[in-house]
Amino acid sequence: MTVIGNPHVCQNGGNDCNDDNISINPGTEELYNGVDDNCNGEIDEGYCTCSSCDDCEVKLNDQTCSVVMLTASIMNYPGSICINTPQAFNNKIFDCMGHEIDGTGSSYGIYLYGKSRNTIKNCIITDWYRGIYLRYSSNNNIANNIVNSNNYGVYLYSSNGVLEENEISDNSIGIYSSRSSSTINSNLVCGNSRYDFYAYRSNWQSSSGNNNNCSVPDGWNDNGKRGCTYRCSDMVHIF
Ligand SMILES: [Ca+2]
Ligand SMILES: [Ca+2]
Ligand SMILES: [Ca+2]
Ligand SMILES: [Ca+2]
Repeated sequence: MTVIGNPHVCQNGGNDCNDDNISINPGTEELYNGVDDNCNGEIDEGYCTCSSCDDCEVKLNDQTCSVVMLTASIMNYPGSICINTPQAFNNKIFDCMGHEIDGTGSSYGIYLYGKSRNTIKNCIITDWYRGIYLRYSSNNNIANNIVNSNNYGVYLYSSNGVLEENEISDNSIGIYSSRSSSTINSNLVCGNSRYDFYAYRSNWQSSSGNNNNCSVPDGWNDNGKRGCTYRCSDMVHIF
């Protein structure tokens, strides 16, 4: 088709790959929506999906995947670690999209050794020796997960990061911290049989946080509080 005269240009968001849509332009973030949002000629680049432990490890190790989404629940994964510190797992989002990663009472659900700046969200992690285990890992964000029925729910060793809006319940120990400084906000940490919060030698280092729900805090204090802001018996829905 030959275009004569000036091409149609909208007042907003024009002169790019979609002149009729202001939200589609080269400066915008690519979304997982089946269209090329950032006008680079690729649709949904950076988003990858996986449906098994091995598959997720491959995608988390793939430099072209910046967001890895779990599309199916994994039940009774036998013996070994499900997500075992993939080499390239840095600066990524691992989004379980509400699916479950369930073990058989041993090993670890998600294990990161020396990994940083990741977000792990929307996962249900159950029936592991350690549900989420961060070791020498910094600036990771654990958010909106349900971590239930493990020996240790979230196990932090020489790591710092953020735990936010997780439900960490019915484990033996909910949050275990050793040599770690974390920001811990708005978590529901209840019904854990030994401790809700537990730090090695009761040393929380420079950890701090607020608006948590717990009953057995082992020296953990929300900012300006003694113990958690809410006790489990308060039944406060904090998120
Ligand atoms: Ca546009
Ligand atoms: Ca694109
Ligand atoms: Ca897109
Ligand atoms: Ca199981």
